[in-house]
Amino acid sequence: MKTFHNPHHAGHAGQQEMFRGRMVPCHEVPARLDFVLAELQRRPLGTLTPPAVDAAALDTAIARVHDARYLAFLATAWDDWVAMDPANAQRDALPSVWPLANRHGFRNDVLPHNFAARLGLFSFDSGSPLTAGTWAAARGGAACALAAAQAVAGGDRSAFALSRPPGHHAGPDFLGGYCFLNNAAIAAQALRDAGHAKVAVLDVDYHHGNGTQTIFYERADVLTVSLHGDPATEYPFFLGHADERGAGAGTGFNLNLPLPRGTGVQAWRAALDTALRAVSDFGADALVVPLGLDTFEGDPISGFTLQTGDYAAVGAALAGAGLPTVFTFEGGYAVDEVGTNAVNLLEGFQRAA
Ligand code: SP5
Ligand code: ZN
Repeated sequence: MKTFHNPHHAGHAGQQEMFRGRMVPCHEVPARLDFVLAELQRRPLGTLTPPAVDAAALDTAIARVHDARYLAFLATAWDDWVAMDPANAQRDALPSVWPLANRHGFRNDVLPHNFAARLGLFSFDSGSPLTAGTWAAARGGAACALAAAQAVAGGDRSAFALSRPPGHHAGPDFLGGYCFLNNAAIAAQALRDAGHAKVAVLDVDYHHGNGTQTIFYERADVLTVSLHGDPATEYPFFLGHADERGAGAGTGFNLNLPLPRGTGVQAWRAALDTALRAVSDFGADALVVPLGLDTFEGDPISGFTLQTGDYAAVGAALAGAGLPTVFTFEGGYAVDEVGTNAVNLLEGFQRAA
């Protein structure tokens, strides 16, 4: 399995996120990727390189998934932030006002001139700081996803996009949940565009993949499945319930498997089997796995109890789908263990594939 790692990731380094009325240190830190990279050097699965994708092809692949207005915002966001006040260069940009998702008459059709208002328009939480290197890092992460999709479309059994910042919470025109560009959606769309007729996305991050769900919600050619902490108690709260089954042509092509906080490996594996059956019934010819390791018992912000020794079998179960597979790196905040857990899963996949 080839791994494509993002050489620009460390430029995205948020200082703080909002938690219960206070600013706390960011959980989504550069060291996360470095630990996975170090473990892949210790236990190689295949080549480990930065992505080599054409810049114009990358722009096209990103624009297949994200709105032009949102991308234009992201491209100049940092400069606009600093232009508000030169002292902002020392501070991360965080939103503080939102248009209530277009409810109650708040408008999202008029692009505000004020940067803080624009940041609110294009975001859904105050936990995803935008920093000087965020745009370059997000583009680099998307390049990993595209390169991984190209490898798989070219015949590789699997590929790993070691892509930071994560992506599965980012939607067509919004950031949030530490995510800016939806790497898994970019990979899935690139596989479609390379000729795979039916692509399944099976999201195993602790948190519901709301961005990916939203991007493909009305489409029958991309099945989205997510197993995650029940949004009744867990982030992102406002999406991820079992009754969200898709809309329009996409009706029946979204499956959410919410699980209670405290869920252990046995019940989690049973849900994974349900998810894999849905992928098989769909008749997918390629698979994208948004790979979050925040299902781990030691994760500081999550509530499942999977152990380091459980992940190899998870990888083997995913290999059992028998599909060309792209993995994108998502959550996982127990930094010391994230590399071991990620490589255990990928090695388990590769051994069984
Ligand atoms: C990609 C991904 O896993 N995103 C997750 C985003 C979760 N953001 C909200 C987390 C709030 C938890 N804060 C707990 C602080 C405990 N000290
Ligand atoms: Zn997560």
